[in-house]
Amino acid sequence: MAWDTIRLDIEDDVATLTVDRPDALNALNVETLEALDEALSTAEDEDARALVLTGAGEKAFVAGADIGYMQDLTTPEAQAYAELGHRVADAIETFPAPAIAAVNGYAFGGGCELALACDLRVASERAVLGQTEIDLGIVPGWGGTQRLPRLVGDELARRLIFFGERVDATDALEYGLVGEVVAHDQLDDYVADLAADLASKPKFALRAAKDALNAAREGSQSAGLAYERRVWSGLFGTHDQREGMKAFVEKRDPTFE
Ligand code: DAK
Repeated sequence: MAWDTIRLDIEDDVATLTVDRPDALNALNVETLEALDEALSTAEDEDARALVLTGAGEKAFVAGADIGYMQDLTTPEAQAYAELGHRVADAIETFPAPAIAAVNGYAFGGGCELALACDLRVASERAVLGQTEIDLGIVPGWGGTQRLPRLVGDELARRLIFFGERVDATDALEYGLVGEVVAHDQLDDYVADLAADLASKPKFALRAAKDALNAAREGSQSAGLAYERRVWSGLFGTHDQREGMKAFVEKRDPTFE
């Protein structure tokens, strides 16, 4: 499948999704969001074992939702746009393998929210992130008000959202908004290695870990612990569980499926 505004490359079980509108700093218009939605389904159907999300060009990861498109939206149109954005963010968050945001430049508004929906965020030294919506007269609408406080804490999230602060890579690392910062020209290789490493791990166990970690955010701790018990016991009898434990007992490296 080919799309005009994104690229999907699948190689060695790693799916790399690149938002490809560099002239608009990869801003997310409807066409791009629909393409992302389709590409995520394709990557899932292809059984990708790790997902990388990044932006084309030298300046931006994703500079946000498309402001030109949004400026005259009515409330019903805005609702449809919000649903599409939520669908994409949810598809990343529930993607059945770890998702890594390779934040290679500006990640504002909806772009920051896409990164927040990923499991891991690796930023280049040039990255600048922020929930900048306030100065456009709106608020984060693709999950930022929910996911940002979980990541950086409630007070800092309020500060970032209320002021629309733009945070450079150094501060983003200090705030916990990204997990790692690497040199700009090393970002792609670094993330590719990380993704390859994840793709070599036992896939059902990795998926169970992601599901359980996601469940921890959803409700009470007791419900989360019950979910953890279920996925944990469900892994017994899988090839990788048997092989991983047998290899440990036999003091050798495991060979996973
Ligand atoms: N949308 C559309 N076009 C954008 C864009 C954006 N978000 N950001 C940049 N561009 C376009 C510029 O208009 C310009 O286009 P041309 O004039 O060349 O045609 C081109 O990209 C290059 O941008 P600049 O000339 O401005 O480049 P600079 O290097 O000078 O500045 C910048 C880069 C990223 C600092 C600046 O462009 C900027 O501040 N951009 C806006 C960033 C921003 O505020 N992003 C947040 C957007 S609001 C919703 C839920 C969620 C959302 C919306 C709805 N619902 C619930 C319905 C999310 C909202 C957002 O994301």
